[in-house]
Amino acid sequence: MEEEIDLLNEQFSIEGELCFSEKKDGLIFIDVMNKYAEATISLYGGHIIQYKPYDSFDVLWMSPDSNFEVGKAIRGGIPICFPWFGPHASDSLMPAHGFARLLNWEVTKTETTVKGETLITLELNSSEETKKYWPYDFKMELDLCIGSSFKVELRITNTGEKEFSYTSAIHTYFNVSEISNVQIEGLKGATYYSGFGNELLTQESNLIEISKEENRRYVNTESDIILHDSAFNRKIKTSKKGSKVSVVWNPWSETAKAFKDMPDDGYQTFVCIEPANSYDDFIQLAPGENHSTVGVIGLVK
Ligand code: TA6
Repeated sequence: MEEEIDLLNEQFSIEGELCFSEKKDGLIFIDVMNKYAEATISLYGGHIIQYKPYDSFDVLWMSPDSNFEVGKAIRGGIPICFPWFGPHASDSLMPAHGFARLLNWEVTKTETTVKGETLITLELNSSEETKKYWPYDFKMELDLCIGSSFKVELRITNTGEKEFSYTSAIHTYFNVSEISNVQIEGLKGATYYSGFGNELLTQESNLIEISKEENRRYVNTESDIILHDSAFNRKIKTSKKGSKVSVVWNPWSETAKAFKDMPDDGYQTFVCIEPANSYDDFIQLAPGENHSTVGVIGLVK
């Protein structure tokens, strides 16, 4: 492991800005510190663990009980859900939210922009391992830009001879002071499925408050969403491209208890707002085609 980290630092570290370290359970993390923020990314899962702008609190929530173990999902930060969002359509033995967050990604680029932002590209290519789950050839690239905002671009290319379809999500866990201090703005008029029901509802109010379990999948919306937190006295804007579905999720108390990697009261300090491709917004790629889903999160000054 040490040799691998030395090699990565030799090839990709940026002095005073980006380096690789070993997490206690043998996972490799990228630690970024630039003039805008601190961030941490796990090569396992291509998983963004932390994003903390210098002038604010952590933007992302991470469960204190999360696993950091190959084969188990990391709870919090930004899990990458691919090639299916949610449970597998037909095989309950398959991992929820696909396999991308359960495999090691490789680094292919690190760079500093003229504005002092840090760019990182991670890659996951189809392999014998992925074909145990999904019989297609693909390249997944995760382009990250860490600056006054955090841009996450998930680009999927069909590198095979067969057309395929997938669903995906950039499953962002936002850190909040307390769920009762939160209002979510920007989805007025959008239609959504609540829970796993199939009745389409319409978002009447401009502001959404959360006081029970919510698992809303807003379909046909490309709007920006603002997360207001009255106690942290901050607004976080999420904008997106290449996605027509936005998910708003909080498990509330009963469902939170069912998650072993989440404290029973963990639901009180996070809400998920996720750009997704699912339902009618699944992505179909012919050989050689690609699709990008972009999520940008940043503080509203
Ligand atoms: O995005 C919301 C959701 O699909 C919920 O239904 C819940 O399952 C959540 O994702 C967490 O999923 P996970 O597999 O990470 O436990």
